[in-house]
Amino acid sequence: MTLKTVLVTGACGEIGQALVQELSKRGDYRIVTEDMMPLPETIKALSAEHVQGDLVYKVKTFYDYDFDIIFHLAASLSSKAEVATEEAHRINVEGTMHLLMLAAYRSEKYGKSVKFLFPSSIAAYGISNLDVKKSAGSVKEDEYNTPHTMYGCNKLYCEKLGMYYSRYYGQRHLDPDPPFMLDFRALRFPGLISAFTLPSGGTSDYGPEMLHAAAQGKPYSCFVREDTKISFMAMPDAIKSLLMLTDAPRQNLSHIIYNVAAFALTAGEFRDRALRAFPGEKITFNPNPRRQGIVDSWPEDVDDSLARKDWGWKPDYDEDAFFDQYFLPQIRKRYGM
Ligand code: AKB
Repeated sequence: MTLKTVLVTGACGEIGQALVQELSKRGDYRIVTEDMMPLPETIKALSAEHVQGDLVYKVKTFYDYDFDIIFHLAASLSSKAEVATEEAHRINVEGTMHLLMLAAYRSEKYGKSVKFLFPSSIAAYGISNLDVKKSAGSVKEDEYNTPHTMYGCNKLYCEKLGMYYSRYYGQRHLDPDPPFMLDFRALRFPGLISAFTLPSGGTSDYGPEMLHAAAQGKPYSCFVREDTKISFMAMPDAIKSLLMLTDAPRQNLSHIIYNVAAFALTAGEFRDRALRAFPGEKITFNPNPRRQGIVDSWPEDVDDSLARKDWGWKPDYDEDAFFDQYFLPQIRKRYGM
């Protein structure tokens, strides 16, 4: 059997680690990883080759590889990106553009359409105030595309860049029978929660941080208000959606960008769930104005009916299943509670 060659950038991140594990379980991939950091022990043996360093400078080394699929996960997340905006732009936009150019070049030159999977985010939305957020409810992909953060602007722009390189780059728009081009596909992820890893640098981090702290018997001071509501998803569902979109036949995809959703909770509801599982733990609310402003600009929930219709998306974990079947059993094992 010929193995497909896959590149996973940002492999040391939360999505990266979970994705590499799942790809390796599938067994038909040669996995090349890239990250600023060395690979953690948990996935070291699963990578055929690890390229360590800054993607913007490392991209040229990848011109010698024959990738079938690129999962471009490397990013500077929303809270970190607000503190180091230019650096975030470099990582989030320049890194993506160089990789898109590589994928477009290889697709055209070798007549083989490279699949390019890009995790976008609910940060691509920007809602002006809490009244509008409440009345907006579950938003569709083309609504409220006015991000308030550097990270959100970067994600939205890279969605457009992906569309450009896959549809219009070169002379493509002049050609009635255009050559092979890269096959760009993007998902807008909500806040993700893993029982095995912790996020860093994001703004939806209060959800996983609170749950991991309670499970370890540590006090937690939440950086957003109790009534703050956004959508979340279990990490296994995030990986499932990424691989379902990867596998979906191109002709079934009416769009390039898809929302995916699982459950939407307030920070107060997270606290209640955490205390039900770990009674007596100390969870307080001490909003940070800057981070609060970021989540207030994100929708309460997203409408993922396009993904459901085009490629049969359905999460395995709604709110109850997330806690009862995934997070609590795994976290109890992990922290020995
Ligand atoms: C962040 O908080 O920046 C990310 C995201 C929602 O994309 N988790």
